Amino acid sequence: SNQERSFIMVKPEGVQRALVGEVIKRFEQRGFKLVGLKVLVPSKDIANVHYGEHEGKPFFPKLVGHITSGAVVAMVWEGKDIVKTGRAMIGATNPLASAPGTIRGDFAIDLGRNIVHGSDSVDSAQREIALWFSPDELAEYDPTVTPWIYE
Ligand code: DAT
Ligand code: MG
Repeated sequence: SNQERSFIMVKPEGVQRALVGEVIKRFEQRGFKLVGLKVLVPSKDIANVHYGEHEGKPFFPKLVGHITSGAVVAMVWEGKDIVKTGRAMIGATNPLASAPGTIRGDFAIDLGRNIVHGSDSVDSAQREIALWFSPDELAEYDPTVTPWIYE
């Protein structure tokens, strides 16, 4: 379906390093559709739930502490195979292992400063979108370029 959605978030280091436009540009240029976007400083509660799969791991407290330390840009992007393609565009979790051309491979060095989050499955995407956005924060519209992107 061309309506698959992913939750993409520029983390505090990406906002501070002024990479918000760069991240948006890559998804826009690829042809994906932006359906939700907001800037906020995440609460401990939302961070704990967002990273719930990592609870109990040694890096969990640091991870939650970091993501709540500043402003993030939370987004929902839509398009064919967006979850898998978004992960490919973002690159490997450890930026030193991320290929050049990916967001992490172009802009990051350390694991805990890897610039951007992207959902890792369609199920996680649905969970994360529902966690970060209410339905009325997601826009319904038809981009006129659709037939020039999809055959
Ligand atoms: P990803 O962000 O690629 O989905 P993840 O879900 O495994 O990676 O982990 C979430 C974030 O936690 C990751 O972006 C950086 C941090 N992290 C992951 N593994 C870590 C580790 N072993 N030590 C420190 N931080 C880690
Ligand atoms: Mg993950």
